[in-house]
Amino acid sequence: MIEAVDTLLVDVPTIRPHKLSVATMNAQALVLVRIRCSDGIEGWGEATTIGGLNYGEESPESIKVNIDTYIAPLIIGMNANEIAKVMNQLRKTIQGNRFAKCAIETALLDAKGKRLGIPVSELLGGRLRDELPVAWTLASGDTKKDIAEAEKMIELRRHNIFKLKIGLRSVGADVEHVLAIKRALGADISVRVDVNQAWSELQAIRGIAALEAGGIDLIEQPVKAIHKDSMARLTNKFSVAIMADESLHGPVDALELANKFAADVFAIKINQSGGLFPALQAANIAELSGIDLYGGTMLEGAVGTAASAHVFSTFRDLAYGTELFGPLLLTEEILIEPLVYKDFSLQVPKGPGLGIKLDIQKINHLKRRSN
Ligand code: MUC
Ligand code: MG
Repeated sequence: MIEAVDTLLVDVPTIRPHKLSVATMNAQALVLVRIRCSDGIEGWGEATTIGGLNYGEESPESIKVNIDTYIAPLIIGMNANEIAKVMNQLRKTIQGNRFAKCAIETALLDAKGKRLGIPVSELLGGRLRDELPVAWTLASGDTKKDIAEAEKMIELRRHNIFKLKIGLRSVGADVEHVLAIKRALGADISVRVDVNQAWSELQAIRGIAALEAGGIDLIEQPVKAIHKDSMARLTNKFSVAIMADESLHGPVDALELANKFAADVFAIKINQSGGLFPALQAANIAELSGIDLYGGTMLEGAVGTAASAHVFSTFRDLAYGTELFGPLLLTEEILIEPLVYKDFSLQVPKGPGLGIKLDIQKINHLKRRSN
C-alpha cells in the first residue's frame, strides 16, 4: 500500500552557465519524490524542467505543490503494486502536469522493481542493451570555449557526439559558430544543433541549408512547437534529419507528427511524455511509422536519468543515441555510487528498481528550506 508521498526541491549548481535560446541555467532544481510503501520499500522519482517556466508549463515549485496538494491524497492508500491502476486514476482525474505524473510513475516503478528484485527495464518489457551512447551539449555561448570543451570530452572518451544550443544570435552568426566547431572537430565527430523553437520557417530554410552543407547531422526543433505543418515542410525539403522535441508531448503528439510526416527523428523524454509508459507509447508510434529514435533529457539529475536509461534500453533501434548527460552538468553527486559513464556511453544500472542508491545526507544538505 502507498503510505506516504514526500517531495523535496533540491537545487544543484551547474558546472558552468548553460545557455539555451530560452534560458541561461546556473543551477538545476530537482523535484525528488519518495513514495513510502507499507512493506517498508521506498521508491524514488524525479521531475525537472529548464529555467523555471521558460521551457515548459510546469515549474519545480508547481510540480511540488501539485503533488503535495492534489496527487498524494489521491493515491495514498492505493496498492503500490498496481501501477497501471494508480496511473489510470491520476490520468483520469488530474489534467496536464505531465512532469509530476512522470515523477510518481518513476517512484512506483522503482518500488515495484525493488520488491520483485528486478530492474525497471524488465518491468517495461525488457532491456535490449546495457549501454547507451551519450551526447554532450556545448552551450557556453563561446566558440573557442566550446571547441576546447569538446576536445576534452573526446580525449576523456566521455562523448563523441555534440549538440550545440543555438537560436539566440542571428542565423548567420549561429551558422558560423556551428561550422567553426564542426571544422575543428572533424568528420568523425557528430555535431548536431538544437534551435529550441527560435527560428521562423524562412530563417530555418536559410539556416538548415547552410548547416546541411557544412556536414551537421541533426536539426532539433528549428521552429515553434505548435507549427507542426512547418516542421513537415522542413522535413520534406531537407535530407538532413529534422528532430521533434518541444512538439512532442507524448503519444498524442507523436501520432500527429507521424501522420503529418513532420519529423525524421523523435526526441523521447520521460518527463515531456508524462511518464515512462507514455514515453514507450510515443517510441512505439515512431517505430511503427519509420521514425528514428533519440533518447532526450530535461536535464534530469541522477534519478530521472536512470529512469530514462531504463526506458531507452528497451528501444530496438536508437539511431541517434541519447543525451543522458544531466548528472554530469551538475556540481554535486546525489548518489552513493555515481552513474557510470565510460567509452562514450552510459551504463544502464543493473540492480533492482532504478538500480541506484541515493545519498540521503547529501540530499538533506542540498534541499531547499523555504518550501
Ligand atoms: C532540449 O531542448 O533538448 C537537452 C539538452 C540540453 O542541453 O538541454 C535540453 C533541452
Ligand atoms: Mg531540445
